Amino acid sequence: MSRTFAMIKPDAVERGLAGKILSRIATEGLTVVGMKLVHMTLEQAEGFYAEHKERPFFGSLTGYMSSGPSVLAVLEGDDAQPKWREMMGATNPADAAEGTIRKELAIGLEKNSVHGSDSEESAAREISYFFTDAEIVS
Ligand code: IDP
Ligand code: MG
Repeated sequence: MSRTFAMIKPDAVERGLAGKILSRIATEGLTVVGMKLVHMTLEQAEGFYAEHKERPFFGSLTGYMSSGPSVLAVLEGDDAQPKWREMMGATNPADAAEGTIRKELAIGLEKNSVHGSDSEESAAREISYFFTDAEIVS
């Protein structure tokens, strides 16, 4: 069993897609062991995406991520980290495989509906960025 960090981003929450995405997470064998709805501040978004600080899209990305509430979740299951990335699909929905969440639901490269940790190390950092141990059920 392992854990990963997932977000249903503001574009998807705003369109009422959180339930559909959570249902799919359960159907495909991952368990939600932590969850909250958070309208993050710009500072929180900047800290979360610090690895992208030098990228040209950083200002736009952090503005978008702090524009409305996101559903934040800790997912658990066998190979949770690669499994959730596979369910999400490629960053750019135009490149995402058929049947992935981004292919089916994303609006564009920035408003791509979901986030997932890109490694076990990122998962540990991202989970602890938003969740205390007491907020994760065992
Ligand atoms: P990931 O979410 O698939 O891990 P990253 O490269 O880590 O993709 O980028 C983080 C987020 O930044 C993406 O999910 C997307 O919302 C946004 N993003 C990435 N590349 C671009 C870009 O070239 N233009 C605008 N937004 C981008
Ligand atoms: Mg990433």
